[in-house]
Amino acid sequence: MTDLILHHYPASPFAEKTRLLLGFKGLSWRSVLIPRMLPKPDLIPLTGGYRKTPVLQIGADIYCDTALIARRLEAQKSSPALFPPGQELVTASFSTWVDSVVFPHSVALVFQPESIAVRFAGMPAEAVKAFIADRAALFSGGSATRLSAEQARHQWPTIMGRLNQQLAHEPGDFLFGAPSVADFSLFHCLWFLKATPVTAPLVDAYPHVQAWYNRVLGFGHGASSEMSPEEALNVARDNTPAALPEEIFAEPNGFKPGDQVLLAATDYGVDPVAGELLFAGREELVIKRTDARVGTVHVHFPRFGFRLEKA
Ligand SMILES: N[C@@H](CCC(=O)N[C@@H](CS)C(=O)NCC(=O)O)C(=O)O
Repeated sequence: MTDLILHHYPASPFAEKTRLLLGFKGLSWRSVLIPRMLPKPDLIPLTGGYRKTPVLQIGADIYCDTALIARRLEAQKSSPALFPPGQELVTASFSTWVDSVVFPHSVALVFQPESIAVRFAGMPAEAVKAFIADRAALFSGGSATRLSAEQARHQWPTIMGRLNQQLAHEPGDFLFGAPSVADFSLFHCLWFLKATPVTAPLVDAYPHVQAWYNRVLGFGHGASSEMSPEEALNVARDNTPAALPEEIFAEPNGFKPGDQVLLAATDYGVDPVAGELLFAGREELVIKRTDARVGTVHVHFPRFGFRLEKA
Protein backbone atom coordinates (compact mmCIF):
# COMPACT_ATOMS: atom_id res chain seq x y z
CA MET A 1 0.00 0.00 0.00
CA THR A 2 1.85 3.09 -1.17
CA ASP A 3 -0.98 5.63 -1.26
CA LEU A 4 0.03 9.18 -0.47
CA ILE A 5 -2.22 10.04 2.47
CA LEU A 6 -2.52 13.69 3.41
CA HIS A 7 -3.80 14.51 6.90
CA HIS A 8 -5.13 18.07 6.63
CA TYR A 9 -8.10 20.41 6.83
CA PRO A 10 -9.42 22.67 4.08
CA ALA A 11 -8.65 26.07 5.66
CA SER A 12 -4.99 25.32 6.48
CA PRO A 13 -2.55 27.41 4.40
CA PHE A 14 0.33 24.91 4.71
CA ALA A 15 -2.09 22.17 3.68
CA GLU A 16 -3.04 24.27 0.64
CA LYS A 17 0.66 24.49 -0.21
CA THR A 18 0.83 20.69 -0.11
CA ARG A 19 -2.39 20.14 -2.08
CA LEU A 20 -0.92 22.35 -4.81
CA LEU A 21 2.41 20.49 -4.68
CA LEU A 22 0.45 17.29 -5.31
CA GLY A 23 -1.43 18.99 -8.16
CA PHE A 24 1.80 20.33 -9.67
CA LYS A 25 3.29 16.83 -9.62
CA GLY A 26 0.10 15.32 -11.03
CA LEU A 27 -0.11 12.86 -8.15
CA SER A 28 -3.18 11.04 -6.83
CA TRP A 29 -3.67 11.08 -3.09
CA ARG A 30 -5.96 10.14 -0.25
CA SER A 31 -7.44 12.85 1.92
CA VAL A 32 -7.87 12.39 5.67
CA LEU A 33 -9.53 15.32 7.39
CA ILE A 34 -8.17 16.24 10.81
CA PRO A 35 -9.40 18.76 13.40
CA ARG A 36 -7.94 22.24 13.08
CA MET A 37 -7.08 22.39 16.76
CA LEU A 38 -6.15 19.99 19.53
CA PRO A 39 -7.12 17.32 20.43
CA LYS A 40 -6.20 15.32 17.31
CA PRO A 41 -6.78 11.78 18.58
CA ASP A 42 -6.33 10.05 15.21
CA LEU A 43 -3.22 11.99 14.16
CA ILE A 44 -1.08 11.85 17.30
CA PRO A 45 -0.78 8.01 17.26
CA LEU A 46 0.97 8.46 13.90
CA THR A 47 3.24 11.39 14.74
CA GLY A 48 3.87 10.78 18.44
CA GLY A 49 2.96 14.35 19.43
CA TYR A 50 3.68 16.55 16.41
CA ARG A 51 0.41 18.44 15.96
CA LYS A 52 0.93 20.78 13.03
CA THR A 53 -0.93 20.55 9.76
CA PRO A 54 -0.40 18.92 7.31
CA VAL A 55 1.19 15.50 7.77
CA LEU A 56 1.93 13.11 4.92
CA GLN A 57 1.63 9.37 5.49
CA ILE A 58 2.95 6.72 3.12
CA GLY A 59 2.22 3.31 4.63
CA ALA A 60 4.01 3.25 8.00
CA ASP A 61 6.17 6.30 7.18
CA ILE A 62 5.00 9.65 8.49
CA TYR A 63 6.40 12.92 7.12
CA CYS A 64 6.13 16.05 9.25
CA ASP A 65 6.51 19.62 7.96
CA THR A 66 5.95 20.75 4.37
CA ALA A 67 9.66 21.48 3.88
CA LEU A 68 10.30 17.74 4.08
CA ILE A 69 6.99 16.77 2.47
CA ALA A 70 8.08 18.73 -0.64
CA ARG A 71 11.31 16.71 -0.77
CA ARG A 72 9.42 13.44 -0.31
CA LEU A 73 7.11 14.34 -3.19
CA GLU A 74 10.16 15.20 -5.31
CA ALA A 75 11.51 11.70 -4.55
CA GLN A 76 8.12 10.23 -5.46
CA LYS A 77 8.05 11.97 -8.85
CA SER A 78 11.07 13.98 -9.94
CA SER A 79 9.44 15.78 -12.87
CA PRO A 80 8.26 18.53 -12.90
CA ALA A 81 10.94 19.52 -10.40
CA LEU A 82 10.24 21.44 -7.23
CA PHE A 83 13.96 22.07 -6.71
CA PRO A 84 15.12 22.77 -10.29
CA PRO A 85 18.77 21.84 -10.92
CA GLY A 86 21.05 24.80 -10.21
CA GLN A 87 18.39 26.46 -8.04
CA GLU A 88 18.37 24.09 -5.09
CA LEU A 89 19.77 26.68 -2.68
CA VAL A 90 17.80 29.69 -3.77
CA THR A 91 14.41 27.94 -3.90
CA ALA A 92 14.81 26.19 -0.54
CA SER A 93 16.22 29.30 1.14
CA PHE A 94 13.43 31.47 -0.23
CA SER A 95 10.93 29.01 1.24
CA THR A 96 12.64 29.21 4.65
CA TRP A 97 12.46 33.00 4.46
CA VAL A 98 8.77 32.87 3.57
CA ASP A 99 8.00 30.55 6.49
CA SER A 100 9.81 32.71 9.02
CA VAL A 101 9.00 36.18 7.65
CA VAL A 102 6.05 36.27 5.24
CA PHE A 103 3.83 33.69 6.97
CA PRO A 104 3.93 35.52 10.34
CA HIS A 105 2.82 38.68 8.50
CA SER A 106 -0.12 36.78 6.99
CA VAL A 107 -1.08 35.36 10.38
CA ALA A 108 -0.95 38.79 12.03
CA LEU A 109 -3.05 40.32 9.25
CA VAL A 110 -5.63 37.53 9.15
CA PHE A 111 -5.96 37.54 12.93
CA GLN A 112 -6.40 41.31 13.28
CA PRO A 113 -9.80 42.03 14.87
CA GLU A 114 -11.51 43.39 11.72
CA SER A 115 -10.59 40.27 9.76
CA ILE A 116 -11.38 37.83 12.57
CA ALA A 117 -14.86 39.35 12.89
CA VAL A 118 -15.59 38.40 9.26
CA ARG A 119 -13.69 35.13 9.18
CA PHE A 120 -15.36 33.75 12.29
CA ALA A 121 -18.79 35.33 11.71
CA GLY A 122 -21.47 32.82 12.66
CA MET A 123 -19.13 30.73 14.78
CA PRO A 124 -20.25 30.43 18.44
CA ALA A 125 -18.25 32.76 20.72
CA GLU A 126 -17.06 29.79 22.79
CA ALA A 127 -15.61 28.10 19.71
CA VAL A 128 -13.77 31.29 18.70
CA LYS A 129 -12.38 31.58 22.22
CA ALA A 130 -11.21 27.97 22.18
CA PHE A 131 -9.54 28.44 18.80
CA ILE A 132 -7.69 31.57 19.93
CA ALA A 133 -6.53 29.78 23.10
CA ASP A 134 -5.32 26.84 21.00
CA ARG A 135 -3.27 29.14 18.77
CA ALA A 136 -1.82 30.97 21.79
CA ALA A 137 -0.63 27.58 23.11
CA LEU A 138 0.75 26.70 19.65
CA PHE A 139 2.94 29.78 19.74
CA SER A 140 4.22 29.35 23.28
CA GLY A 141 7.63 27.95 24.09
CA GLY A 142 9.24 28.33 20.66
CA SER A 143 11.48 30.93 19.05
CA ALA A 144 8.65 32.44 16.96
CA THR A 145 7.21 35.61 18.40
CA ARG A 146 3.90 36.83 17.07
CA LEU A 147 4.11 39.96 15.00
CA SER A 148 1.65 42.72 15.90
CA ALA A 149 -0.98 43.57 13.30
CA GLU A 150 0.34 47.10 13.26
CA GLN A 151 3.90 46.02 12.41
CA ALA A 152 2.63 43.53 9.83
CA ARG A 153 0.55 46.24 8.12
CA HIS A 154 3.56 48.56 8.28
CA GLN A 155 5.95 46.11 6.55
CA TRP A 156 3.52 44.48 4.11
CA PRO A 157 3.97 47.06 1.30
CA THR A 158 7.71 46.33 1.21
CA ILE A 159 7.20 42.58 0.84
CA MET A 160 4.50 42.93 -1.79
CA GLY A 161 6.25 45.78 -3.61
CA ARG A 162 9.39 43.68 -4.06
CA LEU A 163 7.41 40.68 -5.28
CA ASN A 164 5.43 42.76 -7.70
CA GLN A 165 8.63 44.35 -9.00
CA GLN A 166 10.35 41.00 -9.55
CA LEU A 167 7.30 39.45 -11.24
CA ALA A 168 6.96 42.45 -13.57
CA HIS A 169 10.09 41.37 -15.47
CA GLU A 170 9.58 39.20 -18.56
CA PRO A 171 8.70 36.38 -18.58
CA GLY A 172 7.79 36.74 -14.89
CA ASP A 173 5.59 33.67 -14.93
CA PHE A 174 7.14 32.23 -11.76
CA LEU A 175 9.52 33.55 -9.12
CA PHE A 176 12.71 31.98 -10.37
CA GLY A 177 11.90 31.15 -14.00
CA ALA A 178 10.48 27.64 -13.93
CA PRO A 179 7.91 26.92 -11.21
CA SER A 180 9.53 25.68 -8.01
CA VAL A 181 8.87 25.04 -4.34
CA ALA A 182 9.42 28.80 -3.83
CA ASP A 183 6.19 29.64 -5.66
CA PHE A 184 4.13 27.23 -3.58
CA SER A 185 5.72 28.41 -0.32
CA LEU A 186 4.78 31.98 -1.03
CA PHE A 187 1.41 31.23 -2.56
CA HIS A 188 -0.26 29.83 0.53
CA CYS A 189 0.52 32.94 2.59
CA LEU A 190 -1.38 35.04 0.05
CA TRP A 191 -4.15 32.44 -0.29
CA PHE A 192 -4.69 32.83 3.46
CA LEU A 193 -5.18 36.60 3.04
CA LYS A 194 -7.43 36.21 0.03
CA ALA A 195 -9.86 34.02 1.95
CA THR A 196 -11.30 37.04 3.78
CA PRO A 197 -12.61 40.23 2.09
CA VAL A 198 -10.91 42.41 4.71
CA THR A 199 -7.44 41.11 3.80
CA ALA A 200 -7.86 40.18 0.11
CA PRO A 201 -7.07 43.74 -1.07
CA LEU A 202 -3.61 43.34 0.46
CA VAL A 203 -2.92 40.96 -2.45
CA ASP A 204 -5.26 42.29 -5.12
CA ALA A 205 -3.55 45.69 -5.15
CA TYR A 206 -0.47 44.18 -6.83
CA PRO A 207 -1.27 43.22 -10.46
CA HIS A 208 1.84 41.18 -11.27
CA VAL A 209 1.49 39.23 -8.04
CA GLN A 210 -2.18 38.68 -8.81
CA ALA A 211 -1.40 37.29 -12.28
CA TRP A 212 1.26 34.98 -10.80
CA TYR A 213 -1.20 33.93 -8.07
CA ASN A 214 -3.70 32.75 -10.68
CA ARG A 215 -0.99 30.78 -12.49
CA VAL A 216 -0.04 28.92 -9.30
CA LEU A 217 -3.69 28.36 -8.40
CA GLY A 218 -4.11 26.80 -11.86
CA PHE A 219 -1.96 23.80 -10.91
CA GLY A 220 -4.91 22.51 -8.89
CA HIS A 221 -4.87 19.79 -6.30
CA GLY A 222 -4.40 16.60 -8.33
CA ALA A 223 -6.85 13.73 -7.91
CA SER A 224 -7.85 12.93 -4.34
CA SER A 225 -10.31 10.61 -2.66
CA GLU A 226 -11.38 10.59 0.96
CA MET A 227 -10.09 8.13 3.51
CA SER A 228 -11.36 7.83 7.08
CA PRO A 229 -8.91 8.48 9.93
CA GLU A 230 -9.47 4.91 11.13
CA GLU A 231 -8.51 3.51 7.72
CA ALA A 232 -5.31 5.59 7.71
CA LEU A 233 -4.36 4.21 11.14
CA ASN A 234 -4.98 0.70 9.80
CA VAL A 235 -2.73 1.40 6.80
CA ALA A 236 0.09 2.32 9.21
CA ARG A 237 -0.60 -0.77 11.33
CA ASP A 238 -0.69 -3.13 8.34
CA ASN A 239 2.52 -1.86 6.73
CA THR A 240 6.18 -1.95 7.64
CA PRO A 241 8.24 1.23 7.26
CA ALA A 242 10.24 1.70 4.06
CA ALA A 243 14.03 1.28 3.91
CA LEU A 244 15.98 4.23 5.33
CA PRO A 245 17.63 6.75 2.99
CA GLU A 246 20.96 5.59 1.58
CA GLU A 247 22.85 8.69 2.66
CA ILE A 248 25.48 8.12 5.39
CA PHE A 249 24.31 8.75 8.97
CA ALA A 250 25.94 12.06 9.90
CA GLU A 251 25.17 13.77 13.19
CA PRO A 252 27.44 16.71 14.13
CA ASN A 253 26.44 16.64 17.82
CA GLY A 254 27.41 13.02 18.34
CA PHE A 255 24.02 11.33 18.31
CA LYS A 256 24.25 7.69 17.21
CA PRO A 257 21.76 5.35 15.56
CA GLY A 258 19.75 3.71 18.33
CA ASP A 259 19.86 6.70 20.70
CA GLN A 260 16.59 7.49 22.43
CA VAL A 261 15.85 11.08 21.50
CA LEU A 262 13.31 13.87 21.62
CA LEU A 263 12.71 15.79 18.41
CA ALA A 264 10.85 19.08 18.27
CA ALA A 265 10.34 22.10 16.03
CA THR A 266 12.18 25.18 17.27
CA ASP A 267 9.80 27.91 16.04
CA TYR A 268 6.27 27.05 17.23
CA GLY A 269 4.28 23.91 17.85
CA VAL A 270 7.29 22.66 19.78
CA ASP A 271 5.68 19.54 21.30
CA PRO A 272 8.49 16.95 21.36
CA VAL A 273 8.26 13.53 19.76
CA ALA A 274 10.11 10.70 21.51
CA GLY A 275 11.65 7.77 19.69
CA GLU A 276 14.75 5.88 18.63
CA LEU A 277 16.99 7.80 16.25
CA LEU A 278 17.39 5.74 13.07
CA PHE A 279 18.75 8.16 10.55
CA ALA A 280 20.27 11.62 10.41
CA GLY A 281 21.04 13.09 7.01
CA ARG A 282 21.68 16.60 5.75
CA GLU A 283 17.97 17.33 5.26
CA GLU A 284 16.13 14.62 7.15
CA LEU A 285 15.94 12.94 10.54
CA VAL A 286 14.04 9.68 11.09
CA ILE A 287 12.92 8.21 14.38
CA LYS A 288 11.21 4.94 15.14
CA ARG A 289 8.33 4.77 17.55
CA THR A 290 5.55 2.40 18.42
CA ASP A 291 1.97 3.01 19.36
CA ALA A 292 -0.75 0.59 20.36
CA ARG A 293 -3.00 1.66 17.46
CA VAL A 294 -0.43 1.75 14.65
CA GLY A 295 2.43 -0.53 15.70
CA THR A 296 5.89 0.57 14.56
CA VAL A 297 6.16 3.69 12.44
CA HIS A 298 9.04 5.79 11.16
CA VAL A 299 8.48 9.49 11.67
CA HIS A 300 10.46 11.81 9.38
CA PHE A 301 11.35 15.43 10.17
CA PRO A 302 13.42 18.09 8.45
CA ARG A 303 16.80 18.75 10.13
CA PHE A 304 16.52 22.50 9.61
CA GLY A 305 14.24 24.14 12.15
CA PHE A 306 14.11 21.09 14.42
CA ARG A 307 15.98 20.33 17.61
CA LEU A 308 17.38 16.96 18.68
CA GLU A 309 18.04 16.10 22.31
CA LYS A 310 18.66 13.00 24.39
CA ALA A 311 15.48 11.52 25.88
N1 LIG B 1 6.60 24.47 9.30
C1 LIG B 1 5.32 23.83 9.20
C2 LIG B 1 4.21 24.83 9.51
C3 LIG B 1 2.83 24.19 9.51
C4 LIG B 1 1.79 25.09 10.17
O1 LIG B 1 2.08 26.10 10.82
N2 LIG B 1 0.54 24.68 10.04
C5 LIG B 1 -0.53 25.36 10.73
C6 LIG B 1 -1.79 25.29 9.87
S1 LIG B 1 -1.54 26.11 8.35
C7 LIG B 1 -0.84 24.62 11.99
O2 LIG B 1 -0.25 23.59 12.24
N3 LIG B 1 -1.76 25.11 12.80
C8 LIG B 1 -2.13 24.43 14.00
C9 LIG B 1 -2.89 23.15 13.75
O3 LIG B 1 -3.30 22.85 12.63
O4 LIG B 1 -3.10 22.44 14.74
C10 LIG B 1 5.16 23.20 7.83
O5 LIG B 1 5.82 23.67 6.89
O6 LIG B 1 4.42 22.22 7.69
